[in-house]
Amino acid sequence: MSMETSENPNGKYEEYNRIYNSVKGWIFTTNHKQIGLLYILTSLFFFIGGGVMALLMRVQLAIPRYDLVKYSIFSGRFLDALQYNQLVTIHGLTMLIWFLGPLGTGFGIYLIPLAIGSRDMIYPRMNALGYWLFLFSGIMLWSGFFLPGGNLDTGWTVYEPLSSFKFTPYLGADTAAAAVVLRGIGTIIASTEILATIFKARAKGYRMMNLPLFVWAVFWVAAISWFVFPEITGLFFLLLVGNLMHASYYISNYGGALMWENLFWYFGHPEVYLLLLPGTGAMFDYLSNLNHRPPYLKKWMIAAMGAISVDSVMVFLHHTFMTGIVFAWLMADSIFTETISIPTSMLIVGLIATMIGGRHKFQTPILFALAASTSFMIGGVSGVTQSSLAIDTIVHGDYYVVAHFHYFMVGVAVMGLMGNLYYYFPKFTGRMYSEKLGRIHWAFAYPGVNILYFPMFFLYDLPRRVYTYQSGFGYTIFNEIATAGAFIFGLSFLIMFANFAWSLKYGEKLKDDNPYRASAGFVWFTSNPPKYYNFDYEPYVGGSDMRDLLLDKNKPTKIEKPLLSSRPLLLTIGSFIGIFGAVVALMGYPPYAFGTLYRYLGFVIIAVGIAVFAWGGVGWLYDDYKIKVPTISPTFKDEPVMKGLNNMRLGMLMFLAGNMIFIATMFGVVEWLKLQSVSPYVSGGYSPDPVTWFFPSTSTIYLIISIIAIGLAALFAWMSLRGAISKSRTKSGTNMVISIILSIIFIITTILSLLYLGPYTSVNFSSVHNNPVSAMYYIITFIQIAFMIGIVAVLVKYALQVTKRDRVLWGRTATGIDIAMWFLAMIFLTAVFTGIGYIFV
Ligand SMILES: [Cu+2]
Repeated sequence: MSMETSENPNGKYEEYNRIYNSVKGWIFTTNHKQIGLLYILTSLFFFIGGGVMALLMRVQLAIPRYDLVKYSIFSGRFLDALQYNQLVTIHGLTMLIWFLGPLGTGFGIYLIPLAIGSRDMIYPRMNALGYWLFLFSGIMLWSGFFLPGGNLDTGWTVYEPLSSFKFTPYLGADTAAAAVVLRGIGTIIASTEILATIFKARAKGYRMMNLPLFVWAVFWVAAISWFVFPEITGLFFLLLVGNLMHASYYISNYGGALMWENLFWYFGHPEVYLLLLPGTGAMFDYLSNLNHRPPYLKKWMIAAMGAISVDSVMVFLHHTFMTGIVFAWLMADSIFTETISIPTSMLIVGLIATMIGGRHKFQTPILFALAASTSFMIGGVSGVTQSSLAIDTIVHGDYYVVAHFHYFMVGVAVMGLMGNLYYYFPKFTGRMYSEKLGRIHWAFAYPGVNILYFPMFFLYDLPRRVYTYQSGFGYTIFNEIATAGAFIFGLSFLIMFANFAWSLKYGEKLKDDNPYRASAGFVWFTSNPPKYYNFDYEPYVGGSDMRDLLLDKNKPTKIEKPLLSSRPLLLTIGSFIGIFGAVVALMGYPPYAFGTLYRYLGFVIIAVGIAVFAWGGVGWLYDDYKIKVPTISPTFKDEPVMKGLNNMRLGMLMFLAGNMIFIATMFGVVEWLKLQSVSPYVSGGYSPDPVTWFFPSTSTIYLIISIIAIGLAALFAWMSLRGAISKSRTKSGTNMVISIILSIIFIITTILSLLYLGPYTSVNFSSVHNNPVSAMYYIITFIQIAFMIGIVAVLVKYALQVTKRDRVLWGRTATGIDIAMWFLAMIFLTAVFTGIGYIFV
């Protein structure tokens, strides 16, 4: 034990470690290793659920017209069309957003601080908040199965106009949209956390280009997520609000449905690459470590992953090949899509070159990487064929596409990450997994995945997302084989879970910290499992080689009490209860009309949710005030671009930028529809009434002025606060006065904007109408109020700062509360305002 050499005041380590490992320590944890493991375990839980849904669908499809086969136990049929549609939708959403994404994120959150030589992620409480939002949003997604009308059944793309209240008037559609919104917020939090930690918390001397490829993969994933998740969050948020208020944007006659498709795939296409990269990066790391040689052309691989990330945002139009939009755009996007095969092939070559000719003994992770590499090739080739406009016209919407993307999602991403799970099992538990059982798992999973998906290429004329098919067209045999493969693949995971359960108790105990004898970087510089504070001594990097990663024996780690916080959980549970209350309240209104009691009960539950949320939020502020929160001090100071950006400012700026994308999406949608609806081009060439055109535009102009005013008000409030900290009180006071004046301008212009919008709103919400402007009326109001809360929070901090000047209030991890409050306040205010809207029905 190295405890004697570490700074261990009064032998407190044992006591602190007990706190860390207690049940309370797990629930209120802010430690990246526990949060990372919780992410991994929870995502595996969703994997099992999504897998069971897939097996049910495969059983249904094994026999043509299985819906007509009579069974006494199923009272006549297995799955009907509506049940099948719900399963296909929730399977897709679960597997992509609640399993594969968070599995990669979980590995990232566990491994990044270890890999870069840090004590933790730099915003520990935000990290916990991201996890709880992930768990509770998943529960919300599945809760739709138990609501009247069932769950969302539109397919995971949630295409409009099908998903609008007009055609999907079920509560399940609302809970699913709310789930995506909560998960979106959690993802934005996690990506900001990951980017900021990689930027700021690297060990001294650790240059970005020398980081392991898994860290790079997660870095790119976080960068693109941070760019597209605010957008998808805004998109679903507007769907939710529109559905609740019966003012649907996406069924507008002025191109609403096509707008959904564009905005959805702007997120949806990058998403699949986001899911692919963590597994790929992980494979490079464990292949090279088990092979005792560096990844092949490492710098080129970093560049290839970057190129894929950037290109992925540009190619989303290939999902609109069949919509009849401008042909030149489609041709351009066909070419863009084909270019993505260049970096993808580089990664395949890199993986194979890293794998072959080494000293490995075909351990389980190596075998999984081998499987992933062959899937990479099959998925890649079938992808190139579909990037062709001509071929896509033929295979569009059928099982060829299903085969293609499952080869990537399951064949590459799942296989690669499962290899990673085996590889890091000793790190997580301190015991070795059973190699024998691991290989048996692989011996079923690898053939299984191919038996499952390869036959689907032959079903290139069978429509997907359809619950049954007729016999006599040659579909049956391929469906039967695929279903057999699904069971082989699915059940093989029982061997994996059995392996882990057995190894946890009886697995070989590791004799030293580095079981693979890998020159794998800082990850293996800690014990297995690592102590809660990670390293005994401060890590640093002396050069650009793996052998230059060192621990400074002169600098023992200062042992602090582990930080427990109930605030992230309270904020999440508050949100969850609030949305649940809205669902109950909605049951008291048409088309459900279960009774007035539901309305009152619903509003009471919403109030409880708000109270719990406020308890968490105020508590968070209180912790900041008391400075109970130890900081994760950045150790890396060499990167010039990061100078002058402390943790707080970096996080704040990134969240604000994300917030802007979120709001811009919603404003963009509404403003575009507003302009389209008065445009002469849409209505067939007649010139618009200048008055009709004038009013919405005037409101837009006031709106823009009010946004600029509130932005400047925030800036001056910030400067004022900085002045207060540096004790130049006159400057500080002037800035605060300017900030207050700007806030007043903001309030006036907001009111003007709403007044001018007035004639365009429908005062009577009782009838189903198609007036996005009405809902906009409310949305503008609550977003502005959310901004106001931010400003008021700053003013309160200013007052505290001026009155108690000896205390640094604005520092440390105060970022968290601003970010959390701004985002979550928006959700709550929507609930409140939609509630108010309903009261006047
Ligand atoms: Cu795509």
